[in-house]
Amino acid sequence: MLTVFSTDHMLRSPRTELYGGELVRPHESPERAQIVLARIHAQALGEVIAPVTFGMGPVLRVHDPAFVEFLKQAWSDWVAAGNRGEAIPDCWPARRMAQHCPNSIVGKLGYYAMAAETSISQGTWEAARAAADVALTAASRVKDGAHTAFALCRPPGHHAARDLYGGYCFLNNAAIAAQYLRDGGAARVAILDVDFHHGNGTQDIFYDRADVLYVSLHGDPADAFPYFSGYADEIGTGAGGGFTLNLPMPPGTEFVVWQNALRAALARIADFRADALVVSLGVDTFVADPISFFRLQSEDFSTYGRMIRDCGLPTLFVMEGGYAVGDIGVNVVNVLSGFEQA
Ligand code: Q9C
Ligand code: ZN
Repeated sequence: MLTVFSTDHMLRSPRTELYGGELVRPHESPERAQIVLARIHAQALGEVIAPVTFGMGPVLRVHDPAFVEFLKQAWSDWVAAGNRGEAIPDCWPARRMAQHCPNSIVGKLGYYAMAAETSISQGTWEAARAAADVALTAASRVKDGAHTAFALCRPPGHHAARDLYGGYCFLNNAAIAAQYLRDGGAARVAILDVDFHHGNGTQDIFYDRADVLYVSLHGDPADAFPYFSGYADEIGTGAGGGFTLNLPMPPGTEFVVWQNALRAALARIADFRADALVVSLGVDTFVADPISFFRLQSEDFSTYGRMIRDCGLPTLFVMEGGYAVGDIGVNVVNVLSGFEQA
């Protein structure tokens, strides 16, 4: 399997994450991508190439222009305003308040953030832009007839909506790739999100559309981030009614239960008659993940990679979460090689 990877991911290297009332070293760290890359080489998964630059065209098919401009300028605006630490919002447009974008950078952070753990730091924009190019380059191979490709994106993307960042995400790499495949001629694209967390951003981007199916397996939002998205009764709206499927599961969920949810997800995808599949591949479902509560073992990732392969669809894998850093390479490559074998 071809992997697309950019060393520019390292430009995303914040010092802080707001966690448990403290500013800690971020779970979403540069070593994550390096460890996945090392495992790809160790297992001889296939060629690794650098991305091509696509520019903002395909990004703006999915994201709001003012939001993209905000992301571009946020760090320099924050520094210019005299702030000493990393850029973190501390005020939000909550219920019954004005939904206006303020001039102040502090106000803008609250306007565009869906969570506060994700500090913006120097280089964040450049890394996010490179991750989108990684996704697009891998998607272009699938568009041109490759059966599969792996976009080793970092930072991840599935929490980023049209005009929201947070949950370690800035640009929605999987959504940008899915829209690119649509624009490249795929009439129907399915997105299967196996990250532990609900992909609120991806769901939101395609919520009113029947041409992109979003199916997610995740920790019940009653108990897990992002808390305010991913309930089973969220099924899409308007023409998109029935084209979102959420399969939330409780704390302590084991692979046998998760696998049954995956069967249901794959049955829905088969019924949709997709032309291409985008997998939001987070391995934070792993039993030892420090911020999650499912109980998958490393060999389970191989098993479900084979199950996804059995769909028979052209499949783009896009890297999302996974924070048990020592095991992230094994778990990701188990999915990808499970997909390729059998
Ligand atoms: N106590 C991704 O996996 N904070 N994002 C969780 C847990 C945010 C995860 C706090 C987690 C975001 C791409
Ligand atoms: Zn996650």
